[in-house]
Amino acid sequence: MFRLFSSGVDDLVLVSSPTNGEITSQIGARFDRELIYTNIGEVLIAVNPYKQLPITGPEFIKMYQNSPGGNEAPPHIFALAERAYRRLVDENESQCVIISGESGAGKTVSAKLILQYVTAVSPNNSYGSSMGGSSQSGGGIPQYDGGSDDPNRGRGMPMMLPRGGLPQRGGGAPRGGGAPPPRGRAGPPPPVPSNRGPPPPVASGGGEGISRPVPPPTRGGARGGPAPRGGRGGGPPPRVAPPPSASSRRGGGTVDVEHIKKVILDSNPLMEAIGNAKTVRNDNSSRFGKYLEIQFDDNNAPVGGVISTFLLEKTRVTFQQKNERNFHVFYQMMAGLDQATKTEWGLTQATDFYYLAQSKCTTVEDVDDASDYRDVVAAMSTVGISSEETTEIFRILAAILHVGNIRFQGEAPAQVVDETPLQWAASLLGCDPQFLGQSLNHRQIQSGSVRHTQYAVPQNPDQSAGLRDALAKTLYERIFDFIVARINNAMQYHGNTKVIGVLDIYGFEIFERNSFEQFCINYVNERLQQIFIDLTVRGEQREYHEEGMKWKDISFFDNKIVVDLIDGNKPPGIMRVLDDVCKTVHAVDSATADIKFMEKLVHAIPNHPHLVGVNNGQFTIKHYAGDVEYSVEEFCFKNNDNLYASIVCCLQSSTFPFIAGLFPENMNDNKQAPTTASYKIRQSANYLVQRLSSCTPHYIRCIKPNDRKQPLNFVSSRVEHQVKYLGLLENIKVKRAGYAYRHLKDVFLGRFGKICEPPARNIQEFVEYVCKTLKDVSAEEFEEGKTKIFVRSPETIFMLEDQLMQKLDPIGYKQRVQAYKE
Ligand code: AD9
Ligand code: MG
Repeated sequence: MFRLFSSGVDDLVLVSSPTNGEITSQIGARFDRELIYTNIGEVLIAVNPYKQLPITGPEFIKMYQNSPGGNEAPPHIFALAERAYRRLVDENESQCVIISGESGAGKTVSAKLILQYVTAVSPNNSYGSSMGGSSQSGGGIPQYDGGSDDPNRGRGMPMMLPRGGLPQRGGGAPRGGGAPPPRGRAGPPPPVPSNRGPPPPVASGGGEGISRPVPPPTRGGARGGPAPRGGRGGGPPPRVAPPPSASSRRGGGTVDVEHIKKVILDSNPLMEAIGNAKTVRNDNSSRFGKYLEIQFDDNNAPVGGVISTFLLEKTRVTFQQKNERNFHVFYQMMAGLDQATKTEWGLTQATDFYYLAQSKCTTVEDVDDASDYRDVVAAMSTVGISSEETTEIFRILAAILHVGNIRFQGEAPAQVVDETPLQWAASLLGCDPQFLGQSLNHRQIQSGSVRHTQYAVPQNPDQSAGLRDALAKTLYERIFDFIVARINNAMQYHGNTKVIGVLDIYGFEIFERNSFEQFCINYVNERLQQIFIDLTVRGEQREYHEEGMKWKDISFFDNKIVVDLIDGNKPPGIMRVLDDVCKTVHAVDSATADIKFMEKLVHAIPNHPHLVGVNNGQFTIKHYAGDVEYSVEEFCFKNNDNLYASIVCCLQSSTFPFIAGLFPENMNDNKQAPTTASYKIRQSANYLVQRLSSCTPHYIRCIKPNDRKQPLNFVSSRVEHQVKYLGLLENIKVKRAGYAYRHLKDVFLGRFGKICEPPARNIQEFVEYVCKTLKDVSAEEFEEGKTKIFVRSPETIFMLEDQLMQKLDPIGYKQRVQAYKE
């Protein structure tokens, strides 16, 4: 523990002549002493140690709790969390923590630590409750009572972050005939769908699968369907119906804060199970973006929360590169489900299923899938997913695995090679096997001239495989949405709140072959870099000018040029060109559209300094974090992100209300213009920027020390590259020349004016008083702008915080000083 105190340069602002190399060696020197955290002012740099360090236990929480502004103690993620929480409390303002860095740099671990800290230091009772807030315990799990689709209703939030579902991978991996049939299946012939489901899955090894009793669903018989099916001809269907709580919490009422905290923490393993996977970069790589807002009431207790997710990489369900895995939940199910259920569902072993076997990697070192399965089932219960619904979810996952083993041959309409996987899939989905087969080897196309006229176009084996993969991805996506909606429901709170938002998206990615998915991910990372630059460099300088201060601008690379290149409208950016091609070319199954896209790109965006090498089916974008060469293959197909009518109709016919309820849309309603994946991603990014801009931001810049997941191995060249593109140098330069703190004069005086005797009425009085009474503070420390006051060094602010605390709570102050010394 004392190691933390032997810090060298805690704050890189203190480096007198900063260069990228110097910053790297400072971070490296600290890292060698297991000091993974370093500050640049209030920005936290966190280097992934790839090793469990004993620096996040309760004693560390205690150490940072109530430290003034989280600043006095050495750099630590808890110091940043304390600062965010303290500002929420003291200034009554919403806060957000923006975590960035490349894949495997430690964003998700950092996000969890923030949640751990905030849930630990905040009170356990809400404003409206007197004791422990446990009045709802037992009844705290909200029950489904029918379908509204707006998880944010009553919160004053404009919309759920629209999730630009990631584009589909066309044609799927086992084109035509790649999938090996399951070997040596021991199970009985597929069960005939009945109206009674099998018992809920129980973790192998005993009855610990479901951790607490869950009341039966309020309707829908044994199976609580997620939502009533949208009647054909009705209005636009809700997306996934998040079930509202029957006993929804209201502002001012009693809230089971402890339960909310449990949901916040337990939803993590659940979200990771369905949204994370092993990649070559990271054994637990987030394959979706997540923005979690925790809502706090007037007692500063967490009374609710909202998760917004976006950009789920659903192609992973059907395709993984070598040595990568599908989403964790599949392996957890295979390892943890009890044998009887596995037999009933035809689940033999992971290697028998193409969707799990193709990458030749089914296990991860140091990961116990069976034990994780138990945690996931328990978490489902915590967030109010009933045991019946849990069964439904796992049965659909089992069905997806069988779907992946369906292979096609012959001429269009293609024939299934082996009926067995089709039978299993149909049985587990509650569909007629013949109907399911037909919905895979025929595609429904609506006639443009005669409305409501449908044509069933026979599909060849490749096209059928594409539809099969689309089925798997659609099912998976709906389950993902359902679970997120349930988590939101469990955290739902009505009433005015302030929030702490934590953003953890997947990091910038450069693979050997980069496709539409990387294009989208890297675009979102560009947008985040923009926010960072905007608030830490550009915004800061702009503010000095606006406030009429003396200031000489510091130059920096502004990646706005790259953002405009991708999402610009006039002149058209890459996404705009892509959307235009997708609108006019309907050759979804062919490469023609991609070629057309290439041609248009050359003409529409000639001679752009950040777009190079547009030929041979490739183009390179010079991103802020490096050059990435994208292969255009399937860009158009993935951008179109079609929902296939034949598949949806088949699933709507399911005898399981749960499955039918996952597809409430009316496929005959062609009033709604289809939106493209890139459109949805732009919307998501805009929404995110808007949410983040309304909060006081706190930044964590995660750094990956090596590419081999090695503990405490610091590869300087790797780190220096990140230091460079993260813009840390510019950040330091502006900080060094600028001011550590600024606030509106009234707000500042309202808080710190109390230090003075009598309380200061204006800035001049304040400065005179503190310079007279505090010997270490000089007048140069303060500068008055038009509307704000600026304070040069952080130490001055700490000193003022100290003075204030001594004045307002002398006893508490003494105790804290004592505790801190100990
Ligand atoms: V990705 O963009 O989702 O692929 P992240 O989220 O940046 O990536 P993650 O937090 O998942 O990376 O970290 C990767 C792995 O590094 C973790 O699974 C841990 O094994 C390891 N790690 C990261 N941070 C820490 C830490 N503070 N202490 C110990 C860590 N290990
Ligand atoms: Mg992650």
